[in-house]
Amino acid sequence: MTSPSIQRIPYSAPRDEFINALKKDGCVIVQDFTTLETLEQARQEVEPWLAQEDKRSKVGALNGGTRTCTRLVGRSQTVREKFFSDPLYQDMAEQFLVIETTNWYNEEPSTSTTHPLLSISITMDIHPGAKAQKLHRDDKNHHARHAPAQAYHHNRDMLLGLFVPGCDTTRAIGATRVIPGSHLWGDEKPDFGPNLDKGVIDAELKAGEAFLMLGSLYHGGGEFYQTTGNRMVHIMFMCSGVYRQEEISYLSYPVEDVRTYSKLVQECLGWKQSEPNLGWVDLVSPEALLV
Ligand SMILES: O=C(O)CCC(=O)C(=O)O
Ligand SMILES: [Fe+2]
Repeated sequence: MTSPSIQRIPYSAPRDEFINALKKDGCVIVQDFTTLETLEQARQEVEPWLAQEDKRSKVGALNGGTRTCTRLVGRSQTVREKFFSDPLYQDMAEQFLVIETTNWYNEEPSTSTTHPLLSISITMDIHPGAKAQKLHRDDKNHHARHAPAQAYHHNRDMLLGLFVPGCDTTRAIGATRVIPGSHLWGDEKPDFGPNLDKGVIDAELKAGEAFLMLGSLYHGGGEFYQTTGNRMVHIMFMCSGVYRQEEISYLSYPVEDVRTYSKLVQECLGWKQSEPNLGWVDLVSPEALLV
């Protein structure tokens, strides 16, 4: 087996190539994910929200140096319809996060499938002076536990992230730092080396490319070394359908807005119950409230 790296795969390649790269490295770069025009549309939708943010959050891995636009799939139609709803991202989420289980009622088998949900959507924008984030796993929020493994097995992860940068991201402007292969590590103290950079690769992306990452991969936003400019990245994570969503969907996206979204987005926000019997209102699936 070749050593972990970040593979660059064209959007039109067979799905298996993406699946194999994610299993092996925990991450992959998708070439030709979107166009510069679409990125510009998304930027225009998000910029007013970034501009009005006065307080920089220190929640989770955020270190006070990042402007954010939360509730992103509500605030940006482009992010919602073009990036989040992208068939490749949705297929990869289904591939890695779907859970199918057989239970017994007396001796009758009952097999159910739970489909992934949107856990969080947020734009992160860093500027000169922003410091590097500490290396971390995003599935920390769900208290995920990991047995060390030589090879990937189904349902090892419960999060899959999509990063869509608004510009070319380089080391100089804080490209995300990642450790390919670290998704197979256990939960013991990681060895990042004396300079905290052992195995770290800068996920430098061209505008129009996207980055997919499993929730167990160690990573962190990089330092913004340049004295001018900014680095905007639209970030989405889907979780397996039995988990609590990081961003509370029902408070973040009002029902009047959700009614205007596609069925796919409605379902991913949790407006369809997970089988069996999870996420109902008055014992019926909440999609009944959307008509
Ligand atoms: O900004 C980035 O490149 C990564 C952000 C991140 O990993 C986080 O906030 O959890
Ligand atoms: Fe993170």
